[in-house]
Amino acid sequence: MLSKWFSRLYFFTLCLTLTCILAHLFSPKVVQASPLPPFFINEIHYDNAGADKNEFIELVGISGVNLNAWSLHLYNGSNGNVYGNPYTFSDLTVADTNNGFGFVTVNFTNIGKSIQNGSPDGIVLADELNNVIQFLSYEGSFRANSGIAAGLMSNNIGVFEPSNTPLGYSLQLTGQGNQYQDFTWATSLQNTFGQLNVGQSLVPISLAGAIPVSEPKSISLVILVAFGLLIFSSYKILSLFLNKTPVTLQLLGRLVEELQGVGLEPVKGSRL
Ligand SMILES: [Ca+2]
Ligand SMILES: [Ca+2]
Ligand SMILES: [Ca+2]
Repeated sequence: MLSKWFSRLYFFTLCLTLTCILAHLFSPKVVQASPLPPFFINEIHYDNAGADKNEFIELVGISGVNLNAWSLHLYNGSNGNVYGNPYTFSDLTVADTNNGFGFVTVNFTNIGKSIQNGSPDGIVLADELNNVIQFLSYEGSFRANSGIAAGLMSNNIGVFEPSNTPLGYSLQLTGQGNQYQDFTWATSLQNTFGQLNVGQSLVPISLAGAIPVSEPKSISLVILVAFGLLIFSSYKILSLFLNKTPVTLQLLGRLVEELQGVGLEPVKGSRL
């Protein structure tokens, strides 16, 4: 009698353990489903009254990231081709200057380059693997014919610098957030070279926006399997203690009956 009740308990525990394993394998887990690109173009100056000066592109992004091998490519919208050599960042770890974000600015005038005045013209930001992170344009949009963005359409920022733009002004992203889509391009404002833009607020990145997805949980699975084996071992030992023949085969037979009850058949040729 004791053995019968114990075998029922064992069968119940075995089924419960299997159910836990399956439930755990497919239960949602909160992870950052798609990491944000760590950097995006934040400010641009390409034209001003008189001779163009201090033409620059500013990036903003997550501090602590090393921009080594990231690059900026300038595109001429009149033919869709790259002009000049790309600017490639060397070993540069971005400092935290605002809520976990930092700014990086390339002054093209200072390195003997100029940024064309449209219309339209474009800028590509690429990561260290040459993935195009952004392909922005001003004074219209166009398709790239060559270079790193060949075949891609540009995203027109919708604002521009007229030829009478005061020296020291620029186009800047305004608004609140922590990714490019959170902000809006504003018409020319006093530039904020290497600093937070006018009307811009950077929100720290957290898991608040994380998306639940199903992922295997290998460590937890190992623990659950070990728990199941422990129960099995305990049963074997107690069976010996009670001087009863282990009823494992009976239990497996019962499991087969249960599976048949829900329309599942054991594998043909198996010992079951
Ligand atoms: Ca220019
Ligand atoms: Ca042009
Ligand atoms: Ca700025």
